[in-house]
Formats: sequence, C-alpha cells, structure tokens
Amino acid sequence: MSNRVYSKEELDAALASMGITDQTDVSRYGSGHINDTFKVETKRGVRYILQRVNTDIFDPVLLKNNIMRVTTFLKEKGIKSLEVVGYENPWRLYAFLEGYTSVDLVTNPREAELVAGAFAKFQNDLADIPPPRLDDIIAKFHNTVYRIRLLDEAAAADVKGRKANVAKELAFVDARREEAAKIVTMMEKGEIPERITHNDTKINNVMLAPDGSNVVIDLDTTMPGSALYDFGDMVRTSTAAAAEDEKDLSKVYSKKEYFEALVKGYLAQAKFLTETEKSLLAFSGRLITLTIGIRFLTDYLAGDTYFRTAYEDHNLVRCHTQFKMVESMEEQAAEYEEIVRKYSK
Ligand code: ADP
Ligand code: GN1
Ligand code: MG
Repeated sequence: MSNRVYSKEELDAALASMGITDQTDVSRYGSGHINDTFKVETKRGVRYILQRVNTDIFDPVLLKNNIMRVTTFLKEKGIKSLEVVGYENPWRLYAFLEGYTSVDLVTNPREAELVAGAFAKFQNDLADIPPPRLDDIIAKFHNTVYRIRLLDEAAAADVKGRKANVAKELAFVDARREEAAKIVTMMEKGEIPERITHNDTKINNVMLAPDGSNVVIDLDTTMPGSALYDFGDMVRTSTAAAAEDEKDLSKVYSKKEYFEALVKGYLAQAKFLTETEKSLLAFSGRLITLTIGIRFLTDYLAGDTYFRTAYEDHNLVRCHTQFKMVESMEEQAAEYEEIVRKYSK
C-alpha cells in the first residue's frame, strides 16, 4: 500500500456524510500502516480524527459492528475509549483525544510499564463483554504456522522477482519453523485460554497523557485471541531500542530494562493469567516478533500490497529489524525468563 492521494472534494463529502461542514484543515496524520488517517480542524475549534478503513484488509461491515460493540460496551462501563462521532463505511470519525500523544518508540521504563498496564486493563475491561462472541475480524491473524505458509506461497510465486534477494531471511525462518507452532498448538488443545484481546498492541496504539492516564486506540483487531500475542507485540515494539524501520542494525536490539518494566506493568494488572500463560511470556515476545518479520517479508515478496510503504525496500528493512530483535531476544532468553519468574511470584 502506498499513500493514496485524496481530493478535497472526496474528503469534504466524507465529512459532510457524518455531519461536519465547518472544517478548516484536513491533513494526513499518524504513522499507522493500515488505514488512511487524517486530523480535522474546524471553525468551532473542535478537532476530529477522520479515517478511511482499508477495505482490502477488512470486511467493513463486520468491522463497523465490532468497533461499535466494543466502544459502546466500554463507554457504558465508564471507561475512556475511542469516541465514535460518525461511521459511514468506509469512513469514520472519532473525537480527537486532546491532551494525549502517541509515540513510536519507548524512551523510558516508566512508559513501558504504563503501556503494559494499559493493555492488561483493556483485556480485563473486555473480559465480560456480553455474547455473541466477537467476530474473527482477520482470521488466523497471529497464527504463525499459517503466516509461514503464506510466506512459502509468496516465495514460490515470486511475483516481483525478489526471492533471490532474501535467501538469508528465508533461512532465518526455516531455522525457527518448529517453535512457530507452539502457541497455536497449545490453544488448539485448550492449554492456553481464548480471551478478548487487542491483537495490535504496538506502542503507537496507546495514547498517553503527561499524568500517566492513557487510552487504548486502533481497536480494529479487537477479537478473540491469546493474551500472549498481546504481550508479545508489546515486547516487539516497547523494548525496541530503535525504530521499526531503522536501517542501521547495530542500533536495533531489545532493551532488558524495558522488558522488565513491561513485565512489571503487565503482571500488576493481568491477574487473570494462568501459570501456563505466565511461563510463555518471554517466548511470546520472540514468537510475535518473528511472526511480524515474516509478514513484512511476505509483503516484500508479494509486491508491497498490505503494509503502507514509503520506499522500494521498506518492507525488507522492517523485516531486518524484526529478525534482529528476535536474535536479541534469543540472546537474552535466560535473563528474560528470570525476570518473568521474579514478577510471577
Ligand atoms: P492504523 O490502523 O493505520 O494504525 P490508527 O487507528 O492506529 O491507524 O491511527 C493512526 C494514528 O493516528 C495513531 O497511532 C495515533 O497517533 C493517531 N490517532 C488515532 N486515533 C486518534 C484519536 N482519536 N485522537 C488522536 N490521535 C489519534
Ligand atoms: C499494523 O495498524 P498498525 O500500523 O497499528 C498491523 C499489525 C502489525 C503492525 C506492524 C491490521 O499495525 O498487525 O503488527 O502494522 N495491523 C494490521 O507495525 O495488520
Ligand atoms: Mg495503529
């Protein structure tokens, strides 16, 4: 996906369909990889977030239903969440979260602890959402075995002739095929419980205020899943010493002090975890980071159709940072396991 350009007429029509006609500025916003996001300024001084849902990825009707259920439920409970001002598929309008900011990189341990607490609380808040079961918005989203199959298919098809560039990366995945099945298999056997989870717990999907309060955003993939995937994705982004697309790999590694802060913040709130889940927290970081790296590599081979990219090899650069993060977590595995044990007592 590249940055699609929208005409003023198209944006004005979308806003008008949701009752907004006094906009003074509509401009691209944020660094999400999936939806098209805009900040809207109005004559009233009220600001909004306008989004066009990526309909290549999401079934917009299912998605709207899911978003409305989740946000209405949280609102009724008095929990601050995304406030839907309008929703006319594929467009939607959220109240702008004034006073909150999102960052792409954690800069101190306290931030990591806050983020972990925020996502743990989010899981807890949604645990009693009434039936029916939330839809599987994207099937097999974090299923690493399935993601490897898609990589194999993309490599076999090699539509852009890029396979020759990625022999090392494919070998990296090959060496880890066996461990990739671990969580999927345990879930199938019922050894790890299904929970309502966020499924995209990267650091810029939580908005933080200076007083430590926060709001979990990007609720598109909130669906049945495993708490381990949510924790794992926090490890991927919130312990990273450098950006997801840093080209200088010597700057890319997983920071132990941030990992410790994450574990502390998560376990303080996630009282619902079973002993089995706790025992897999450190592993889940490596697994999800491998999985997201595989997804970037797959998209590179498939011709950059899924994640928004800014330049030719962007997805390959992202794959490299993810695999470097996996190596860093593998090197520190014993220490990370010890940290989890310390806070599990
Ligand atoms: P994507 O699915 O593409 O990642 P997000 O929903 O995460 O889209 O939005 C992209 C970015 O826009 C977020 O990381 C955040 O910085 C900003 N953003 C989203 N919703 C709001 C909001 N309600 N108020 C302020 N900023 C927001
Ligand atoms: C996407 O939407 P965004 O940018 O927060 C992706 C996640 C990946 C992430 C990698 C729906 O998240 O699964 O982990 O990019 N979201 C979807 O940065 O695929
Ligand atoms: Mg996002």
